[in-house]
Amino acid sequence: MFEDCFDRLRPIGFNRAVAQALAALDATSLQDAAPVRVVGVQRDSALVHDGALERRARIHPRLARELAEAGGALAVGDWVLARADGCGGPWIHARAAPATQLVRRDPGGVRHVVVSNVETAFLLMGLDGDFNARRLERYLAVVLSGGVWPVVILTKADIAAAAGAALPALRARLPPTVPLHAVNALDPACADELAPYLGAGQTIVLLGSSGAGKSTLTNTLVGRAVQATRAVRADDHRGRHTTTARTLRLAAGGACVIDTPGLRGLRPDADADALDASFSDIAALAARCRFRDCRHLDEPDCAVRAGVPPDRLANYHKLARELRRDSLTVLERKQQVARWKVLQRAAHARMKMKR
Ligand SMILES: Nc1nc2c(ncn2[C@@H]2O[C@H](COP(=O)(O)OP(=O)(O)OP(=O)(O)O)[C@@H](O)[C@H]2O)c(=O)[nH]1
Ligand SMILES: [Mg+2]
Ligand SMILES: [Zn+2]
Repeated sequence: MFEDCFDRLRPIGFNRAVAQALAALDATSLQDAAPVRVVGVQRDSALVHDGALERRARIHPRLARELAEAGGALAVGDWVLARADGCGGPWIHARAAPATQLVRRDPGGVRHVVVSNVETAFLLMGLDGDFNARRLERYLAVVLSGGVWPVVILTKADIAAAAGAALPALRARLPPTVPLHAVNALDPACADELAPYLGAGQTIVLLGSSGAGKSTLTNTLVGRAVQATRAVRADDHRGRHTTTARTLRLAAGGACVIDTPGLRGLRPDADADALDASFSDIAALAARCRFRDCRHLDEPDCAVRAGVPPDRLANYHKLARELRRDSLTVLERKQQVARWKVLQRAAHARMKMKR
């Protein structure tokens, strides 16, 4: 199935797994719908790419409802089936289950899908006043809990005097499996350095706070100025929220690159296991604490407190507290109550029948 799509769609990330996910859709009534990739999302429409052209398509209300009921939404990177349909089309009717998804929580605990179907996340941070190791650890938790491979990219290595000191400290703090690069995002040479992650058919999302250089790097990877960029504020080096929407672009080497608006406090949608994956040093050292249920707070003979930088451990505790608070959102609590009521009513009905 979808054999005829490969040549046309491979440049925008199509592969056998996507074909299988599309084939798994119950699309018997969608015989003449074509697979396309979402490259931009608005309220009730999306920009879709068919391998040759981008066009606007409307999201069918039935699909929007289905996705919302499952706690999700259409996101950039999704593969969907769209069909011309007479009036006001084309319409997006179905979405293939995403292979990966990055999800964040807003301050109210509500989940928001950031992107779908990315292999790699470039976590950008300026080596200027924007630099903040805790924020990077937060990004790592989001990315690892989404099943995506993180690569840390420190920008502005050309202008930051602090680059020399910050790098070894960060290297010692982050898990050794996470690659770390310091680049000048304006220099075309950085595309060569990052080429191993940018193979044809790969999809990469760029994450980082406003002003980190996501759009600058996008332009360098694409090879021309497709995204607007703007100088950061002189006093605190914060960005000006120049990019306002997520957009998928084709990079020179054949990869798909998704530029995103800056997010400062990215709150992970993770469980305890995912958090332990991004703090694997803590999980490993915990085995050597005196108490098996050590919380690494004030217990004696705590191997974690002895071996992990205090700021990193404090960040771990903070993220773990957030996760516990988020594990039941307001909506989920309401849904839980609703399910409970349904069960109770059913139980009452059974009792009555028995009488
Ligand atoms: N010298 C130097 N300047 C950089 C580098 N990366 C980004 N800049 C500059 O930093 C400023 C902000 O870059 P943008 O690419 O607009 O930042 P952004 O991450 O896209 O920001 P938002 O769209 O607001 O989220 C621009 O003036 C860039 O020229 C770098 O590696 N070296
Ligand atoms: Mg930008
Ligand atoms: Zn401990």
